[in-house]
Amino acid sequence: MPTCRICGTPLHTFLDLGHHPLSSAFPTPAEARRGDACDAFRYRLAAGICERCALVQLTDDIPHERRPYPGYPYHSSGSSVMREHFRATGRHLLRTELPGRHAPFAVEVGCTDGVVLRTLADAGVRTLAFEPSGYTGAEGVRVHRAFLTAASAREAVAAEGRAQVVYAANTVCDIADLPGFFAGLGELLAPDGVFVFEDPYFGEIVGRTAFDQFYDEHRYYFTATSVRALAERFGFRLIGIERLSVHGGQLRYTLARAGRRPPNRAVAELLAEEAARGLTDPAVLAAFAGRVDGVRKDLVALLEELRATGRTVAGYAATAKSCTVTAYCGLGPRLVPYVCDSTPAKQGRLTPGARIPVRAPGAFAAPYPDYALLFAWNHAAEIMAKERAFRAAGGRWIRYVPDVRVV
Ligand code: JHZ
Repeated sequence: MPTCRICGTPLHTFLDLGHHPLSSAFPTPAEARRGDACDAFRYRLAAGICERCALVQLTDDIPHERRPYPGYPYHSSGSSVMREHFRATGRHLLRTELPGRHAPFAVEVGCTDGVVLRTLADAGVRTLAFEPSGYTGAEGVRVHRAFLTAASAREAVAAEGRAQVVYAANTVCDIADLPGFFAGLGELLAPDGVFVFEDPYFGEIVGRTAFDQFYDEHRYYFTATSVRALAERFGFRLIGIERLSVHGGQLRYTLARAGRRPPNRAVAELLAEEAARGLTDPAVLAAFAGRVDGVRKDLVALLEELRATGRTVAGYAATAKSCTVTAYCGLGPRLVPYVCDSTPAKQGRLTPGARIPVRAPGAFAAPYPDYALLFAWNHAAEIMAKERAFRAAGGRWIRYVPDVRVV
């Protein structure tokens, strides 16, 4: 029986989406012809909840040697809305946590394009990224090429001092060794410092039936309830919560060292809301799994009907989420002949497992398909505005979150 990665209590498995490839394993057509292509590996994608600390997590571990993937093809600021979100986050930290600090120092864990740190650095804050890939898209952002652990944090503190702010976006939910991470945070954070992180919110996943938020890179799906327990286990306290609209609904959590600051009202309110919704209740989770199955049936039925009536369909954005949808629904080039995506590293390759050819965005209009399956539904407003000529030409979007509909 799978057990909680944090406290060892048995997990209650409430969702099993079957066997999936890794979401960033895009083979070339030549590689795909070989038996050992990067997308040949499969793991079981199932989610469980810890009956003690309420932490939702994937039940199965992916062997360490399968990660990290060479040529990781994700850029956090590939969306203009996300770029602005990260600039606004930087300004928010400057306004709320950094004013009046002497020689302020901020760290981001897993910075990819580095927009938050760049914004802080432009305002005179000393910055450092903990980024094991060594990559940062922002000029002048200094990188400590390591995961955050007690040892790597001590090294950084010896050279730089302690940080008043540690920030992470879409990173904590991926971290294999959370005890090691929190030990690192304990070393790195100034006594009155804060750790601010944002990740997909399990409450939104349930509320929107957004089952495609489950994939290999996200081991944990947090709630206020589970983050409070997690923080307390490692000597911290959840003191603040904000709801974010990006990526289909996220929460931004603020943690301080235990005993330093009281929680704000939003924390108590969300804890009460989660209890009222029954987000840990097996019956509520079973109903969610039932809705997920319904979406699968409706989506496959719609795509089969479109194919039978001679309509053309293309996928829009080869997201990590799309890997979950194609594997779980059994979609491939027969029902979705190609997918357009703006990431150069994905273009000319095939989607993981489903092996749908990925084309550059220019192929979308040449000619437009009758229907476009929107795999980046979290960026719907931005994409629909950018592609308004598609609808004007009679094209229709297929959405599957929160349910299957043509718009
Ligand atoms: P997007 C990734 O998930 C993986 P994905 C990761 N683990 C994570 O946590 C989340 O991001 C936050 C394409 N696209 O942001 C580009 C277009 O083609 O929903 C990318 O391939 N045109 C780090 O992959 C993909 O979508 C566009 O106009 O599910 C990114 O999708 C836009 C806006 C995106 O994340």
